[in-house]
Amino acid sequence: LEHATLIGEDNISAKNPWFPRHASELDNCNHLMTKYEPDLDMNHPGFADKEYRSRRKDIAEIAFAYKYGAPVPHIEYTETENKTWNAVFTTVCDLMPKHACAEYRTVFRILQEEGIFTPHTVPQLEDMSKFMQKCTGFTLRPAAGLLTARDFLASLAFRIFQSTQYVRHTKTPFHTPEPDCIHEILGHMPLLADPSFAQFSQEIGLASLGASDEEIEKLSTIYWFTVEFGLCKENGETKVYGAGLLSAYGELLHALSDKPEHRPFDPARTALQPYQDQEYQPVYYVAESIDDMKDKFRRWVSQMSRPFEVRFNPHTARVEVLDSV
Ligand code: TIH
Ligand code: FE2
Repeated sequence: LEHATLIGEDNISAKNPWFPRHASELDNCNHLMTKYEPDLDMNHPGFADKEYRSRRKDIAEIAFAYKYGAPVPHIEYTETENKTWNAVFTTVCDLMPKHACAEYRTVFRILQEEGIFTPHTVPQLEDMSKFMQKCTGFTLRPAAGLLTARDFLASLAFRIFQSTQYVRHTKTPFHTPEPDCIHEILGHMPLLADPSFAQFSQEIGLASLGASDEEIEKLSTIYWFTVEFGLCKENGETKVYGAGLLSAYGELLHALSDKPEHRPFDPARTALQPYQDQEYQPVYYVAESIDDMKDKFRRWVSQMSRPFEVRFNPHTARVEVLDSV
């Protein structure tokens, strides 16, 4: 890095796709993936539910109108939505002491002590954002639904997490194939408030900036088998740190049973594992620990072929690009 020179926007080769240089440019990174939506998919529990679909539209509008720097707008959750939260929250409280990793358990307790995690009301994204900011500098911006992997990962480089704000359909509290705010809040946010995990999340984001499509696919596969569905060892036992398991008790029990395959986390192999997001996973990757997973990832990602280096400047919320000649 000593001999590196700071390079400007124009010097990035045409091979490397555009990426945001400042957190405000994430306003342009909200391209949606259209699948499994209540308007489009007959199997979605909200497909035949007009009220649910119109609620989803109203909440999506908030995300489309959102601009960097604004607080996340408050949502008055309905009684039905709060009941769904309560159903998931209660099962997480039952299972978490035995099955969640230590990092998760620690932050979960603090969130309860601060009165942000309570049984009867969906927490507000703005309150979660302020809490995370205090712990690790991560903040939230609202997303209308599933984003493209490139846009989603780019946000992480700025310690910004794109979060949905709608609640899953009340008929399917214990598993939904699409993200919803219960998944984001109960699954992702406690770990984004853990310093070491937050750093890993940002590093996967930084690695994605300007990466080729093929590299984005590998990074999002690693994200899938770590941040979403990761397992780790703790004093000889297997614990859960993946957000998709912590927010879905059906799959959590499946993941820890003897039905699926458990393989040791190895970034070079894990990056090539095909995955799907409609059913429970048939394979999970087990890390020695979150820190070990992070070290292995770091070593693997350092041999990616990008012809420049990036670093995040937290004072300016800007990503600086260094020509590593
Ligand atoms: N399946 C998770 C849940 O029911 O909470 C949500 C998702 C995780 C990963 C993709 S969607
Ligand atoms: Fe997720």
